[in-house]
Amino acid sequence: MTAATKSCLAITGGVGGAKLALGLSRQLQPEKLTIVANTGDDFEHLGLDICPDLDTVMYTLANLSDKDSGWGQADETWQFLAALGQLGGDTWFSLGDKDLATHVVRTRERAKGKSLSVVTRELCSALNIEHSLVPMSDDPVATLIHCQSGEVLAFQHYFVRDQCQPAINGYSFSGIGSASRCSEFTRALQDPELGSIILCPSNPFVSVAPVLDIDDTVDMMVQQSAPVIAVSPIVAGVALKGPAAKMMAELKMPSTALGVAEYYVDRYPGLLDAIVLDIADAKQATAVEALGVQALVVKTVMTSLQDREQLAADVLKFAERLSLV
Ligand code: FO1
Repeated sequence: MTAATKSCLAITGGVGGAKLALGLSRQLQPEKLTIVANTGDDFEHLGLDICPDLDTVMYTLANLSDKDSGWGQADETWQFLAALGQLGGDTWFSLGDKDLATHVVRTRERAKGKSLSVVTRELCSALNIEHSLVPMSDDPVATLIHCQSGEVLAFQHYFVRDQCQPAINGYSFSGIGSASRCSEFTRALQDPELGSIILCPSNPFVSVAPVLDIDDTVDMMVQQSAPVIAVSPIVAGVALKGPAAKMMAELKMPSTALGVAEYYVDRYPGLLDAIVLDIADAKQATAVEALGVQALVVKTVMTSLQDREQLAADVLKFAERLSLV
């Protein structure tokens, strides 16, 4: 049985990870792929339940996402936001007219008592998404950003309102101690046919870590036999999207793909079997392997759909090779 016929568990945040999740969905049958999205970025805004990473992945899988920003919907209109601004409402978080429908439906369904996983399944089904996209947890977890100024910011205030400008000295996940994995996530971890766990090229600190930190997730990942493979979100010292490189510098880590590998090894000993580096970082492969982590060097920058499919195929083939060793 090859990795392509075995199942795959992909852990993702927003835009960067969603690209690889799409590539994986084009390589694997729906029953062979579970995509778990970070929900630490979720927040209540204007009375609505907003789940940015779930929505980014959902729109990406449904081919609805805005191709320039990577979040929100393509061909969006902004009449709601303009009208809100006229009334003196909060407009720092851009909710498009089409996107708004998602948040209204989610909020309404959750108010009826449905879990976030159930509502996510219903939204995905309405958008004809066949692959399984699940939140990391049905319990609330909120990522908090600790600034060097002493201020503690809710994630979207840091990321969107303050444009990642504040220098940080840490982060934490409020509620993580009492959050449980959603059942589909646990089922995927226990699947005897699991062939790979892929940490998508999302922010290791505030997108992947909240997912890994739930309950005994890391222990379960270490104990099952499938290789755990991270794809570096840092290429040539730069984060392709978001503040990962800036955060690394502020947290006194080298902003490199090697720095990403070192972080995973230090924070989660024994978890990482391998990391995928971009060709631009080929010279770091030897240092990565000295950490006891296998390195695969391929093109990881995904600009086209073909790039997404190719990287997914490369990572799955790599997982297959690692499983045979
Ligand atoms: N990101 C922005 O940079 N600016 C926005 O105004 C913004 C609005 C927004 C609305 C809905 C949604 O689902 C996502 C949105 N995002 C926006 C993206 C999001 O804040 C981030 O990409 C993630 O939280 C980081 O992964």
